[in-house]
Amino acid sequence: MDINKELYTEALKYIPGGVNSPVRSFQGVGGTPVFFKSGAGSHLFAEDDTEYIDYCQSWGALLFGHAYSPVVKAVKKAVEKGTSFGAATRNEVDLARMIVEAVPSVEQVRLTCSGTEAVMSAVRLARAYTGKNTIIKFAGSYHGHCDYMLVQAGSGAMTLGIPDCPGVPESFTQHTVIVPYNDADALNAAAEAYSGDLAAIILEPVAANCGVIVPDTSFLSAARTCADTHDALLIFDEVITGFRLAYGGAQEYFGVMPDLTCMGKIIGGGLPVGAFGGKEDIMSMIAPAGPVYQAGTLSGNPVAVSAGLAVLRCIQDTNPYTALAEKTALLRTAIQDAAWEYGIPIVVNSIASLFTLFFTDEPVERFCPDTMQNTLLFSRFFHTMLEEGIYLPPSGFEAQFVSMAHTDYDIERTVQAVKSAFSSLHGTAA
Ligand code: HOZ
Repeated sequence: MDINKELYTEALKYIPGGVNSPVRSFQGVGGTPVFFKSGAGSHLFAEDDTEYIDYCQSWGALLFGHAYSPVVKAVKKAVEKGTSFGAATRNEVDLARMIVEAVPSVEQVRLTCSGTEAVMSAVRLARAYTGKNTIIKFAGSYHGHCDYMLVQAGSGAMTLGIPDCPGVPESFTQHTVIVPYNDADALNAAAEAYSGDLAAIILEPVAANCGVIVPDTSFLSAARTCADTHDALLIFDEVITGFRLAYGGAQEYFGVMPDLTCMGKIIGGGLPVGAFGGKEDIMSMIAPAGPVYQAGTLSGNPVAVSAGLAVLRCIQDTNPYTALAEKTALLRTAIQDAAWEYGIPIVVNSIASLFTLFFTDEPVERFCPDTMQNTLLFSRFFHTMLEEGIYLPPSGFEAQFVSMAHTDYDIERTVQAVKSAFSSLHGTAA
């Protein structure tokens, strides 16, 4: 029996579905999940010693690749001094200061352990600040797994066909209103309908949890205006875009400022860190400065914070954004050329160092789960890529991530693998 099957069989005995987060399970593409033992730069090494070029990069948490030496050094140094104090530290102040200095709309920030917690807390704060209840979110967007956000949710929830979740009482989601992404008219109509009770509009400034959908240039500013018109807050979920699109995140990239920002992934350098922040008059409602309760034993954990600090300092030192965008553009063009060569209908949506390859011949500008991705073709593509030594996120409704560790040679090898996958799909991809 192969090692992955052996480990998966064992995992299924002790862990529901054999995994600690559903989208890892390969249910979106079929087959057995690969079990990894280590990573270095752009590469992952499986338990059976197979080496992969990795475009999952821990779902975007890694900007410089696996086991990046400044992060490893910082973590080693921190861990030797103690793994958790449950008390204030200098490093968490440094990380908070760096986030505030980087992200244009953020004046104060509270650290959490995950993006889910950040969103949960930001929504509670928005409701308290406005004294209203209704939240507008967008179909296919994913903001973590708190109850009232699991409505038409993307990511693993959508991949596994459970966008609305059993166990969430209807009353918990009665204040969540769903609108199509990139549709300013629908947003304005919904906001009008709930005007007296609209607390916040929450959005991913680039939809990246249903595959990458880049916003229309006017959509983000329409959301800003809409929130202002209805005395509601605009919340950007920058868990994926934060420090990835630009040092100041999507808000710097697009020049549209939210009231509250949720972050995660890159700010933890691969360790569990989330954050939410915004204007001081809003953030000062958070306990103990104000009455909105939010807490966590491991929030601002010294080891996790040391990794985040190391990454942010490396970004400041190297300004990687142009190089990341160039690598991604190279890959995107090569994939599109190969698709043309082999007659495969695809659309590659990309921005900065994010991309998604959709098997469809229609532009993907809205969330249309039935037409935007031919999941059968994606699964076949995924498995051929895997055989060729390329690890992609195991779902057609996720973003692929390019890191600074991806070399020209990695990209060349990836393009060869794409050609081989397209060649095997050729003739069956109509
Ligand atoms: N936001 C990530 C995927 N889109 C989360 C990964 C997970 O759910 O495991």
